[in-house]
Amino acid sequence: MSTQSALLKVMSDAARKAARGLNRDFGELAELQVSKKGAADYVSAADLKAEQTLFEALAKARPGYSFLGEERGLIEGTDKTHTWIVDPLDGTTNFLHAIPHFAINIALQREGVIVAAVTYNPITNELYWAEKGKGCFVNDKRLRVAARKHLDEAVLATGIPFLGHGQHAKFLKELHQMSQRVAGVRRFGSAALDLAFVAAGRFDGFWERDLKPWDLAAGLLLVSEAGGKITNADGDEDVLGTGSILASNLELHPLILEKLKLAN
Ligand code: 2AM
Ligand code: CA
Repeated sequence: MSTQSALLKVMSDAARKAARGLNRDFGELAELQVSKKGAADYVSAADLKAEQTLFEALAKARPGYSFLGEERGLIEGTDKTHTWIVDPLDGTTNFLHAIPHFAINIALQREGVIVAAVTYNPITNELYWAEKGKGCFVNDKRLRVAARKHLDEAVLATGIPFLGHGQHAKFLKELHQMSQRVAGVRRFGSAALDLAFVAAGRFDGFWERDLKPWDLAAGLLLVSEAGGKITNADGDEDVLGTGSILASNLELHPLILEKLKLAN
């Protein structure tokens, strides 16, 4: 059944509200009404505005919950058991370059466990959502990870370390291993949408390192509620603490992990 709970409605409404501002700002950027020089500042302002909208909408509906956002860091609430983990604009570099592939990411953590998730792509109007134990959906359609079992038919997503971040040589070794064995590797620039695409069975797997909790928290629940398997890229349990992830289906996950290990 695809009826959203009151909690999921709060999260979805907040995401749609923030998206209206982002869409407007993206439109202006794409129409080149913002000078190239000023674009980075313009995008950080859009980002901050979206986070403020999300903070206000979520705090109004659930007063007291703590809030961890990419822009504002941790704002502790009176309720220490609940924390929103929010990325107001995942895929910032795409946004800045007028590439229409970005998302708003909202997760709710209860006593250390992610219990609800929304990843919203405002350009395609795809709202991915999940609640612990209740399945994963895009709009009103139930999602399931891909059923592919063999590496040679798999399309994987990854993220490339960028300027000043991550281990570039290690990434190249991993890519060297994986790209020899799979049908394709994609790099689209939004970890949140990469995970949503794994949940939707579009990508058969996704690995990346050096991510932040707000890039990952929502997608972890989307993929696990869609029947997927998640560890970090070294095969261990801790994803949010390490910022590293390998998400796939039950059959491909061990095969991908084995190849990643060959690279290390
Ligand atoms: P962001 O757009 O919210 O910054 C892509 O590999 C992932 O890495 C995205 O989810 C992106 O989230 C994150 N990331 C963080 N800083 C980045 C940067 N300077 N360049 C590219 N991606 C970045
Ligand atoms: Ca992000």
